Amino acid sequence: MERQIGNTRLVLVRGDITRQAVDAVVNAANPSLMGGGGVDGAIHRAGGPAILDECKKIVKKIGRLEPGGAVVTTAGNLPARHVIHTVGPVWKGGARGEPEVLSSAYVESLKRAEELGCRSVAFPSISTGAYGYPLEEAARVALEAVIAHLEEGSPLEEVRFVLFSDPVLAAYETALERLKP
Ligand code: AR6
Repeated sequence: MERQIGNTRLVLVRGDITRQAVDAVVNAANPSLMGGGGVDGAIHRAGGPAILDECKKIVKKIGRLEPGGAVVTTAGNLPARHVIHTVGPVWKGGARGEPEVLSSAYVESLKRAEELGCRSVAFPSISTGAYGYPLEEAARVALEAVIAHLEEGSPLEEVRFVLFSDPVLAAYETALERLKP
């Protein structure tokens, strides 16, 4: 499924984020930036040790990465050029600022991609795995945040959501259909 937002094509596909030949892929990391399971594990495994080396340097400089923030490393052996590491919120019921932090994770990642001069960026479904954010709500918050940012005008040509399974893709498709053009 696709939708044009200003200059940018918003695309929803099923797939593996480590296989995307885009300028930047976004990692759903944790504040330590030292790797983990899910997307994070897959990106470090496929990209190789160069990614962790740069993460260690970033942590030395800034300490832990606050939820909602985003930082950039090489993509190592991935087909992408950069990895943008962000941290989504851990779901604690929804009244602890989770939607704001999730929106920030997407928007800060888009800003890093724009600063890098990227033309294409791929996102996973942040916070909906280990971090437990309910899928339907996360899909709506993610798409609203990305669309609102792109509507302000962006040099990005494509923002791709790479969703790992049919139910996750279906949730994002439903959420996008419900958002009026
Ligand atoms: N490509 C695309 N999506 C994937 C892939 C992949 N290769 N692998 C898993 N997913 P999660 P979170 C989907 O848990 O909830 C890590 O340990 C997955 O099916 O990766 O933000 C970090 O270190 C789900 O839909 O991220 C953190 O500690 C989505 O990606 C913590 O997990 C997100 O699941 C972050 O948790």
